[in-house]
Amino acid sequence: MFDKILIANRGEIALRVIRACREMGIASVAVHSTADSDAMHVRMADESICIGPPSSTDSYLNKAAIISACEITGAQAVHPGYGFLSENEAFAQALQDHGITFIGPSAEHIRIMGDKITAKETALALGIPVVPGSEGGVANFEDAIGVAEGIGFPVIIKATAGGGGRGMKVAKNAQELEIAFRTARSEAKNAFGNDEVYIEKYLQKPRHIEIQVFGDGKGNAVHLGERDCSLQRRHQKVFEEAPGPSITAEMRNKIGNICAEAVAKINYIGAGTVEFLYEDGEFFFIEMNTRLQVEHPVTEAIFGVDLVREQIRVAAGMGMSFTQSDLEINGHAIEVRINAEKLPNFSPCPGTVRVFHAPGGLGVRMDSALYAGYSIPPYYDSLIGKLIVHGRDRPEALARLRRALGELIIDGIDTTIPLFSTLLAEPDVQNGDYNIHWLEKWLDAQLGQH
Ligand code: MV4
Repeated sequence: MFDKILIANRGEIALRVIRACREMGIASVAVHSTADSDAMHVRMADESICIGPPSSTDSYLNKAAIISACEITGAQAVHPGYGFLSENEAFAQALQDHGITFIGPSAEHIRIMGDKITAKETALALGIPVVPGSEGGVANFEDAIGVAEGIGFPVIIKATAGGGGRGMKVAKNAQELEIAFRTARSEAKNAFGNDEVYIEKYLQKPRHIEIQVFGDGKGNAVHLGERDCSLQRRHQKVFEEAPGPSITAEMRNKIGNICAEAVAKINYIGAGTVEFLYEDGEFFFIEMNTRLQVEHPVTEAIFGVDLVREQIRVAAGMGMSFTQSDLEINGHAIEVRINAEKLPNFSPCPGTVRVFHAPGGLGVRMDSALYAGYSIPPYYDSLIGKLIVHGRDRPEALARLRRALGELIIDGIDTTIPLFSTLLAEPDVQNGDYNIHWLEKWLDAQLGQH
């Protein structure tokens, strides 16, 4: 096992990893920018080292500075958290070249899942159901029309190099396709420096369901069910839950086993998430994330496992501490993301926190790097906390979330907290009756009322 791990991240996820290290008797090293000298992750780690100026490009994304920090502190492994360098193939490779363990999948697995077309081809080859569409990239409009007529309209054009919903265009007929195809290519070229696009059948009202998988790198892998992350705004998830309100045990086991077998076949190591669109009882692969995700705590809650501990174990060459038959779902968990943003426009709103009071009690987990007096720097993501609740069933989790939100106090800055109390009063949310478009429609309707 490692003696010392460096955490190449900040905020709540850095604390999450430091906590796992501490429970495992592993020393932790925090890295930080000059804007983060007073950040909680610096205070909580055993050691810390400054790696650059505020801009993330020069600090949290600075591979050379992070590798130097490992050499200086003697850290044997790096946990990348999520975002930043967590899915950076070159970083994973550079660490390996320096004899430092990347706590995550191999550079090769990051590569094959990073490129959307390669990911889809890999998924198809591994027996994962994918959205009907073009086989690889579509070079010209004639081919695009051919594919669209084969699968039927509406279709969606996606940039191979895109992600997070960028570079997508929907076309309802051949006429729209001509314009959409041309703009999608030129936008992809401008945004990503790569004009390759591909075409898929457009699913109109799907849910976003993702399967948590975990491999030991030696051909063994498990799944830890699904999360429903359909409630999102501009491709930013807002509310996530596990299990998915629409998923039966039979469907879960079927798609879960397909995903676990797929990643076992490639000797995948560590945590991964296979993302699907789910419509009318069918799963369609869209992407795979080769990292620990923001919303991993809802899975931890219902399975009673520590995913970061398992990541560290497998990275050290030990096995996972459980097998598929040990994994059983217990109750229901919900996470809400708390952002330093001003409603109704969700405009980033950094500033100084005057009061911070985290909720507590049975089934409540608050992951946050806030403290009273902390000044949130303007340079990074606006996520400042995650409130996760766990109950014996969905109604209990919802009641617990309402109760915990009532206890939570963050004063001095604007946050997205008020959104959740309003959201919880909605019958569709209470009934779990929503899809990927529900939240944006609801937010538009709310604005209309004011
Ligand atoms: C789609 C789709 C409908 N049909 N693909 C958006 C981001 C990227 N991860 C995939 N996305 C979508 N792909 C087909 N064939 C609708 C979306 C989509 C979406 C997906 C997940 C969560 C929220 C979304 C919001 C708008 C569109």
